[in-house]
Amino acid sequence: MGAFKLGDLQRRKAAHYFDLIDEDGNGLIEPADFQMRADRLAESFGITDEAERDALRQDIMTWWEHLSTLADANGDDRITREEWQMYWKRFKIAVSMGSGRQAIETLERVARATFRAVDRSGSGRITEDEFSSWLAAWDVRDHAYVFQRLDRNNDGYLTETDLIEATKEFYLSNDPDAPGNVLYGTLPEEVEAL
Ligand SMILES: [Ca+2]
Ligand SMILES: [Ca+2]
Repeated sequence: MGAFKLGDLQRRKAAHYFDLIDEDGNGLIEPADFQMRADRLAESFGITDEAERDALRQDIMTWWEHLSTLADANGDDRITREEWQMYWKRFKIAVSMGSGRQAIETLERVARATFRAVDRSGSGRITEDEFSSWLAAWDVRDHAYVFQRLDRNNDGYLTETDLIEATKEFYLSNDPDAPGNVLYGTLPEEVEAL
């Protein structure tokens, strides 16, 4: 089963991502974390319109539903670190067995949902300002660096394709130079692999 172990970089990304999503830091990913994220995003994007706030909240809760379908193995409406690790492993196994098509499609759905949440103007491309507001709500710094890495053709925008590529690399790549590694900021040195 050695081949199916997550690489060290993947494990560090998984741990970093878990810590980021777990907004209240109680060691569990739960709907409350996503509700808080939605509020922080609304603030970060400067959304005051109630209908627009609701739409954003709905996007973020849809994301939780996708994620819990995939990762909440025992269906108790929360994702533990163990479940999170199993989810990343299952993913890697599915992809390395060549049966990863469905897994990849789910990732693409998650990436598209993220894209919609960030592209507040609905222009079909993410500006550096929009992306900066998004990252601020995650307490990620180095916005300019992250944007520059993800904007592969340097045209000053992130497209849906850019975000899908980055999301796939974030989950699946063990290449230290893959741009998608920094989707949620530079990995902190001190983050421990799950
Ligand atoms: Ca939590
Ligand atoms: Ca669970």
